[in-house]
Amino acid sequence: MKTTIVSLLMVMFFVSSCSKDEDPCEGVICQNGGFCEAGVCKCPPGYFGKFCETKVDPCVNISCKNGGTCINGLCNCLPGYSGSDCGTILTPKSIIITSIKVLKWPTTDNTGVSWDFSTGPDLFVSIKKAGSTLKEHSTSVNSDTPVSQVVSFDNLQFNIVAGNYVFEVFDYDWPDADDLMSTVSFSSFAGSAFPSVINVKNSTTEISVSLKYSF
Ligand SMILES: [Ca+2]
Ligand SMILES: [Ca+2]
Repeated sequence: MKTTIVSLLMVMFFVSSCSKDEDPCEGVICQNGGFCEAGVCKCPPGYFGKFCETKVDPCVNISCKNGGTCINGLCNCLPGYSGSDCGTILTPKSIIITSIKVLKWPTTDNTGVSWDFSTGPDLFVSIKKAGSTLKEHSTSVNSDTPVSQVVSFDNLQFNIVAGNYVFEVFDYDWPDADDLMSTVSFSSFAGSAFPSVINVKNSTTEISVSLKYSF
């Protein structure tokens, strides 16, 4: 009888000891390199969740300026911008005019007379900087009849980006001298943005300029 009681007490003690030492991390499987401590997963940097199963979005607190986008925690900047947040504005090495289109021009000269006898002008555009002609071009300059709207400058490249350029819009005449219809100033680099198309205009004339920049 005495032996039975002692055995019973030993079993009770063993059971009691077992329940006290039960591992709270048993069955807790922490993922992505996490480890269990007191039943709770401790996660490595970059992961969270009960079992470290969720990856932290590395872009959650990152804001990219000037149209940049965050990829894997780093800002991917648009051309013309740099820096960790794309906040640095670069100065282009060159500016390339791929085409210009004359959208609007004076319908008559300042005495109210048509540019030609019975038709609109034969558009002719010259581009100047500091008084020097850099390029001039027209479509159908010899026809002297139809109105020409699109005037192509084939990838005209300027290596100087600062300062003003001037577009002079003419009506081509022959054998008479060309008629200067209008003059429009154009600032090549605004300093904060790199638009692919800009419109330059005055009260009578509007020219759409398509641009590319080289950095
Ligand atoms: Ca004329
Ligand atoms: Ca003409």
